[in-house]
Amino acid sequence: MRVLVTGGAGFIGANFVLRTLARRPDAEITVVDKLTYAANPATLTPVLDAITFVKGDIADSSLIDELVGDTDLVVHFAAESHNDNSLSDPSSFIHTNLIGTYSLLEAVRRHDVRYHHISTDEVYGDLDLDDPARFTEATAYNPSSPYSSTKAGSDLLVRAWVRSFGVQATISNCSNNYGPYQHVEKFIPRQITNVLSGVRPRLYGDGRNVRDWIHVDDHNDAVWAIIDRGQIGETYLIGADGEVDNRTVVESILELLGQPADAFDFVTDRPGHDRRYAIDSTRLRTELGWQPQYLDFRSGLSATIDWYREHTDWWQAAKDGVEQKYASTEQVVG
Ligand code: NAD
Ligand code: TDX
Repeated sequence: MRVLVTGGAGFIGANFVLRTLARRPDAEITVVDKLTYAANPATLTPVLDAITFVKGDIADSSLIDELVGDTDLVVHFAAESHNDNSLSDPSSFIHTNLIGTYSLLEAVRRHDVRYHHISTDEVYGDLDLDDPARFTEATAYNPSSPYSSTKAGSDLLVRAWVRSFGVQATISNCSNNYGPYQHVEKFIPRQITNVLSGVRPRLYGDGRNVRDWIHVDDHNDAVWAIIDRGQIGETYLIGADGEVDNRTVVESILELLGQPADAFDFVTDRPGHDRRYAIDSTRLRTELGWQPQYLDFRSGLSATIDWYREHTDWWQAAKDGVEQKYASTEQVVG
C-alpha cells in the first residue's frame, strides 16, 4: 500500500512514520512536509533510505495533485498546530489548515484516493472543570482560538467533500498528545527542557486547566484502526481517559527530575484559554476494538522525560528561540 503522509517531519506525523515502518512492512511511505519551524528533519534522518521525502507545501495544488495521483492512501497530519502562535499571527493557520486541506481534498477527489484527516478535540471548545460531560462525536463544534477554528473549518470541508463529492474520507479528533519528538514550544516538552536547562516551569493562569493526555503511539495506533476498519464518512474521537490539570503535570515533572514540586512560576494567562478538554472514546473502543496501551500517565511522562534527557541534540537548537518568543509575551505573576 502506497501511503502519503503530510506533515511527517512534525511530532505526530514522524512518530506515525516510524511506527508504521516498524509494524506495517506492506506500507510504502512518501512524506510531504514544508519543513516549517515546527519540523525537525533529524527525526526522519535514520529512515530516509526507507521512505521517499518531498519538501513541499500542501497548498501547492500541482505538487499535491502529482503526489496524490501516485498513492493509495493520504494521512493528513500537516498543520500549523500551536495555539499561542495562532494568537500572534493567524495567517499561516488559514493557509495551511484551510487552503492546504482544500488542496488535498480536491486531489483525493480527482484521483479517488482514500483520505484520513487528523484533527483535534479543540474543535468542540471547552468544558467547565465540574462538568461531568465529555466530548462525543455528537458534540457541537464551538472552537475558541484561530488554531482550533481553522481545524474545525478543515473538518467541515472534509464532511462536505464526503457528502457532495463522495470522497472516501474518515476523520479523527484526538486529545493532547505527549511523547518523544514533540517541539519544545508545547507544554510538556517546554517544562521538561526548562527544568533540564535550570529554568523554572511556567504555568499559565491558575494552572488548573485540564488536558486529556494520550501517548502519541496510542493516537497513531487508533489512526491505523480507523484506516483499517473505520466507516467512510465517519468521525472517531481518540482519547485515553487521561485528564490531568496543568499544575499536577508540572509538579510531576519536577518530582521526577528530583526538584521541589513547587519550583515553578505562574505567568500571564493565554487569551481565550480553554478550561478543560475531555474525550469519550467509546465509539472507537466498541466499534473498532482499539484500546490504549499507555494506561499510566506518570510512567509515560517519566519515559518522555528520559527521552528528552537523552536527546539534548534533538531539541537544544530550538530552545533559545522559543523561550525568547515566550519572554516577549508572558510575565511572571506569582
Ligand atoms: P507539529 O506542529 O509538530 O507538526 C506539523 C508538521 O506539518 C511540521 O512538520 C510542519 O513542517 C508541517 N507543515 C506545516 N505547514 C505545512 C504545509 N503548508 N505544507 C506541508 N507541511 C506543513 O504538529 P503535531 O503536533 O504533530 O500535529 C499533527 C496533527 O495532529 C495536526 O493536524 C494537529 O492539529 C493534530 N493534533 C495534534 C495534537 C497534539 O497534541 N499535538 C492533538 C490532536 C490533534
Ligand atoms: O508554557 C506553557 N504553560 C502552560 O501552562 C504552555 C506552553 C502551555 N501551558 C498550558 C496551556 C494548556 O492549558 O498547558 C496546556 C497545554 O498547552 P499546549 O501544549 O500549548 O497545548 P494545547 O493548547 O492544549 O493544544 C494541544 O493539544 C491539542 C496541541 O498543541 C494542539 O495541536 C492540539 O490540537
